[in-house]
Amino acid sequence: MLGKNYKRYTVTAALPYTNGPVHIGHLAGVYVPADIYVRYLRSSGSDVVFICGSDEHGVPITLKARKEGITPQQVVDKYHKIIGDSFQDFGISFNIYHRTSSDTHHQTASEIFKTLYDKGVFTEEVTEQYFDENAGQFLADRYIVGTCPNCGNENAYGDQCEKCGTSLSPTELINPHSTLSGAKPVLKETRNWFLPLDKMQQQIETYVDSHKEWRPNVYGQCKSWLNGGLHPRAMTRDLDWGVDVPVKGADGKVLYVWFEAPIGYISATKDLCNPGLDLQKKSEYYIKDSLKPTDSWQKYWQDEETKLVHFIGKDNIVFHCIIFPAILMAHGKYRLADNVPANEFLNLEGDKISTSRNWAVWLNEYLLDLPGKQDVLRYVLTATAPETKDNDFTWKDFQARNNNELVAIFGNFINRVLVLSHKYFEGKVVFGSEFSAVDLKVREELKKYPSSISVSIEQYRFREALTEFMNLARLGNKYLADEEPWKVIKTDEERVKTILNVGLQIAANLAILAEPFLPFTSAKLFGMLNLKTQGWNRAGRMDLLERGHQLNESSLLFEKIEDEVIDYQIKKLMDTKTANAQEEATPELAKKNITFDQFTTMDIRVGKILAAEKVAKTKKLLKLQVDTGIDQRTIVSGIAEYFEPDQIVGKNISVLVNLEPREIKGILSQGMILMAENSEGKLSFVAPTEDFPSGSVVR
Ligand code: B3M
Ligand code: ZN
Repeated sequence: MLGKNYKRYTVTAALPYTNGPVHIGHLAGVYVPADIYVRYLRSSGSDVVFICGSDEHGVPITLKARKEGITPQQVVDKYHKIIGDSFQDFGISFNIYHRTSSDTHHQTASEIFKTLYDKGVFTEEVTEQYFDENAGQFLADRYIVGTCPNCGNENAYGDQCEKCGTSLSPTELINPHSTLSGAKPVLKETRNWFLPLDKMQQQIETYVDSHKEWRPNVYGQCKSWLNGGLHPRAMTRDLDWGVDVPVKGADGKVLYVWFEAPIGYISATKDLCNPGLDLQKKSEYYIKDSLKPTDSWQKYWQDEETKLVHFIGKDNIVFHCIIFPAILMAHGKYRLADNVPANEFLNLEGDKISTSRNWAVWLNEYLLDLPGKQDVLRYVLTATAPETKDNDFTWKDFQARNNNELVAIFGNFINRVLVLSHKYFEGKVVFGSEFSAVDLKVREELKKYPSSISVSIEQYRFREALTEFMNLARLGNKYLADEEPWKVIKTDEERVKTILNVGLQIAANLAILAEPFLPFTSAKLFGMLNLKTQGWNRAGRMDLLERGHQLNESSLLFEKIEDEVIDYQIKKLMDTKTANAQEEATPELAKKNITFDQFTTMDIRVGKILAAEKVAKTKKLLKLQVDTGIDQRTIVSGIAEYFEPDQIVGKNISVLVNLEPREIKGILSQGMILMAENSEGKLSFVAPTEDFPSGSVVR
């Protein structure tokens, strides 16, 4: 370890929702970087627990259950296994992969809630929440969508806008509607328990400000929320799937999923460290038996000598840097995260990865099509990781990096040095005369790699670390090409013995340094070298293989990926795109029927746009001055990305004039402009085909 050496490390990775399989975006965003970091720590001899598990509550699960006509428990049981298997297949080396539907988690989350409740931390408030009268339930979080007041994203959720990251409450959404029935929700009173983030602002600000070393995207997002002022946030929900609220008068309510999910890290550590628990009997837990923790769970969560790091995607920053720390601060016994290296998003072939549009490379499918190529994917996803900005995965780039880097550099070097050792010296490690000047220079170069890679990993710069690792493979490849043992063998066998010795020592170093990034390749290389796995501290030496050591048979570390393999993957995606377009081309199924009386409650008039201007600090909002024939009024509309203000002045439009006025970005908006949207997402105003006067009634 180069940096401060903590007594132990608790490393967590975001708990994936068990509403579907995991895809390359999950691996790139969270799990491969976390695994690199943990494997490096273990290789450096540190005491680490690597914690994850399934996030089995929350609205994504219940929506999936409704869609598939099964129970939420059936949904989570199905996907917990698929996801846990995928992580194992890709060598994501959690000490435990747990689950939040477990008894331990329900108990742990309830206890922490009750501690805060008994300390009087929560404010109990009766507020108006959106209620879907058709579905007969309150609409929390992802049960309700609408237009984000900050960026105009029309599919913002009731608790968060995934596009701009803003945390929201359902009543802030513009034009909210229920994802259950599509109906416009009504406001209904309900009692919930709120975490007074506003009163905790100072404490939270002090915590965030003490971490200016966090990635700019993380620190910056936290500061923008803090600058916007924190608001009380409900920590309970009117839902029936989740952790029951452990206080009187809370029937029919559960803990907010983002209150309890991060506590899932603690629950998992409890079970992992529970000596009395036969974890093998807990078949639903994925346990790395070989990685038993050395301490009690409290040591990993309540001890200042422990370093706590959360690996997440950027849409989870507010929950891990603001809300979870606030909960732990209020509790008082826990340590707070030292770092939260959140990645940005990975796109696929130029388009956002989307579960609902099946626009993804699913891990379970990848392995069916490309068996044994886990490390190739780990390599490409690390080399193109969205560490500071969104990035794009393309199958052509995947093929190029495999063929031009893994095969042509790393694989080629290893293959030549092993094949020649077997060809000339029966696979034995030999040594000829003394080292040449070139050999000694290589030995000096070699010494630098363990520390230069360490620096990058310890600062969560994994792309840079991998590049440095590949530079060592390049060094080996170049050394062999320059020394040409296949030619020198004709005249100076002693020299060739030394050349291959140097080559083999570099190969042994690559086996050690590859392990965090390419664990399967590292194991294979140690096997071919007939060398027991060694830790990071052994790297940088030129004596890892003793003279006379017998090598094992060698085989190719990587194989070329041919065009037809890639073409098949690209075709699969294009077929998906075509299917999506066809589905989108067919008009959206009509929403639930409404009565004529319900329709007559809407007052829609012909109107005319008198003036238009962009709303400051937003990308999608226009402020319009509209003549409705009844009056002239201001309406805010999320159409700034489709129309220039001066392009629409004078246009005839249709206006819903009796929509409740609402304040949007400080502007009182009185009404809604009706727009038509086609399958390509193009917008058009809806207006009479003749020049009807403003105020004409649309019926
Ligand atoms: N289940 C993943 C997501 O937001 C969420 C992470 C929980 S980490 C405690 O997609
Ligand atoms: Zn937004």
